[in-house]
Amino acid sequence: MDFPSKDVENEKEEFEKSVKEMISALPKRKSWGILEDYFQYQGFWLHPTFLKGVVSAQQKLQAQSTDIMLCNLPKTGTTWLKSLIFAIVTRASFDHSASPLLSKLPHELVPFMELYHADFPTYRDLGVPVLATHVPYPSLPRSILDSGCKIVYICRNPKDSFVSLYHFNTAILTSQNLQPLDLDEAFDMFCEGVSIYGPYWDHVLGYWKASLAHPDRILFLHYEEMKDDTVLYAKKLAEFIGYPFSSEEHRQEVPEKIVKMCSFENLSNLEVNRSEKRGVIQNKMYFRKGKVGDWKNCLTSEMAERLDRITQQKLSGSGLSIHF
Ligand code: PAP
Repeated sequence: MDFPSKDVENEKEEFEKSVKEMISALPKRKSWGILEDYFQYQGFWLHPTFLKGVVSAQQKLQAQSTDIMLCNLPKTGTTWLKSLIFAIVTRASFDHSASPLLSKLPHELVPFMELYHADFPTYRDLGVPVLATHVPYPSLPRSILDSGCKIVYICRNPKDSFVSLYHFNTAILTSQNLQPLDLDEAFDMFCEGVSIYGPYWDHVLGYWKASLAHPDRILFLHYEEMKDDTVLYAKKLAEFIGYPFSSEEHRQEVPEKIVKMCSFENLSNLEVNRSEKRGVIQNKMYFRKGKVGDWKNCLTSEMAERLDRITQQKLSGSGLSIHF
């Protein structure tokens, strides 16, 4: 058995100490309750657990040009995009009936950068050079930008994003017998920009502007458009990340089969996603409804109008429109 060397241990200790010091000097706000307080780092609200991972990645991650980064805000389509990208990249290695997606949560197959402090290069070990992150564009590790690797960003309308996030938080807290945050209070905080990795609009705009400046490197997707024609976007996605479908694959309807395997209906009904759990999070919490417009069941018309007004103001002049 290998033990870490004294140097590695010391380096780890130094790192922990310096990050702790840095975090303690940052602006702080009460969070929505599932983790520690939020701290404002480089303009965005993060929990210290993730912040540590961001700083570690900023210092150590060595992205390669062949890597694929999946970037987005929480609850905007991570699980879906992870499964689609994983299925596209590994389609030559696994027959549909043997895909690891049928027996593992997509989050186990595509790691999350912020929780992957120790040894970044190992994410390529499975032959799947994909890493996911919720980090805002300005905080992306330098090596991601310098390597020229592909970045896929998915954006979801703020009303559904908020509702999904609120339900996820509530589900975790109630499963722990903890009191969830009041809907109105969470909504006020979201509107103020105080939500995990928020402000929502700054996050979206950061990647939107970067995608306009570097369309060859950053693909900007909308959850709603993907729901509308998933096969079309799966083909675009495959082309963009460098794994295009051949004409033979088109003839054999491989894109359609992948889309079906990664659909909400299929993934949410798999045994692994219905009954297993990782830590305090049950896998089924990642699969709630998977619909566009579910905010109508949760927000009043005043709340919806308020969020629409903020969105309109914030996105004005950017060329980005989100109306759902
Ligand atoms: P994460 O950022 O914590 O990983 P993420 O996967 O982005 O979460 O968001 C979960 C949302 O995606 C849920 O939305 P809802 O609360 O409005 O229902 C979930 O249902 C939805 N989702 C999960 N898998 C899929 C899928 N295969 N297709 C479409 N939507 C999906």
